[in-house]
Amino acid sequence: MFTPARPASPTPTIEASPEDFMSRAELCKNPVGAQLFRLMHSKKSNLSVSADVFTTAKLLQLADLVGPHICVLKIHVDILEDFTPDTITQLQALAKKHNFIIFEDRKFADIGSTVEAQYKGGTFKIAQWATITNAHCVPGPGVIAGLKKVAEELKLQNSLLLLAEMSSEGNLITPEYTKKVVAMAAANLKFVIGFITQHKVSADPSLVNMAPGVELRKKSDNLGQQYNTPESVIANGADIIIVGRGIIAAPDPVDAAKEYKEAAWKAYEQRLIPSNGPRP
Ligand code: 5BU
Repeated sequence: MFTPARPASPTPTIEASPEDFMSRAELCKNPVGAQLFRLMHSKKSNLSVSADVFTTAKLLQLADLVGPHICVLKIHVDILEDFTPDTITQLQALAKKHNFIIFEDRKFADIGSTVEAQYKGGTFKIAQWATITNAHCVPGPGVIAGLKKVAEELKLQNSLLLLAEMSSEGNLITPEYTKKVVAMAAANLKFVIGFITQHKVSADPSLVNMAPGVELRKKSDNLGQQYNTPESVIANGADIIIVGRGIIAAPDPVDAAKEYKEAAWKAYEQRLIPSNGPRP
């Protein structure tokens, strides 16, 4: 008599986790948040390089080199000595070529009307090209409203990260402050895609947690920066590591980018194993 083979019991896979990036993409209210989660999954990269360089040539060279290994390129446009609108045109071409998102780390921190003008105009016209930017919440909800107004009026598919925690020694952010930042994010899910933080700060899986202050070999710089490893920030619930000098000042930035990318991705996969959830 024919006995049908028993179906193999399903092997638990990492992709089946509700906490994986593809599942979280489905929950995003802002298309940039969804794009970011999907992009991380497809590139197997939760690495953002902080391209803190001073010339357009260096920025473009770095973006071309590390582009294949990153999900987000973070820049400080106001440290470029030779910025022109063409800097951005060329950077956008590289973002397209290598499939990464451009993040201007502007840290807006003024009243709504001023941040509106800063985001929209001036030399840099940040809103026109920065798919992601960020803001301190110290001015209150008006800072988010001012930035959102620009994106809406200009019909730009942009997004915002809120600074929930900082990496620098002696910073004034308290747990109470962080809680209020999380509440401000929850009230603006069409525009806010997550946080700059050191830990997972919100229970909402649609929000991404990006952690700066990551270095494999150093504990600090001499101006108050404090470093953690990719493993520790990701175990604490960060989704993306932001690495500047650990990569850009390395003897070979491509080798360094690969090393950080692999460490961060492995830590993310480890976290998806049910008993290894983020530490509170
Ligand atoms: P580093 O070279 O990896 O230390 O650079 C870190 C980058 O992240 C740098 O551009 C900072 O402006 C940025 N940063 C940070 O280091 N810590 C913070 O809390 C925030 C941003 Br918010």
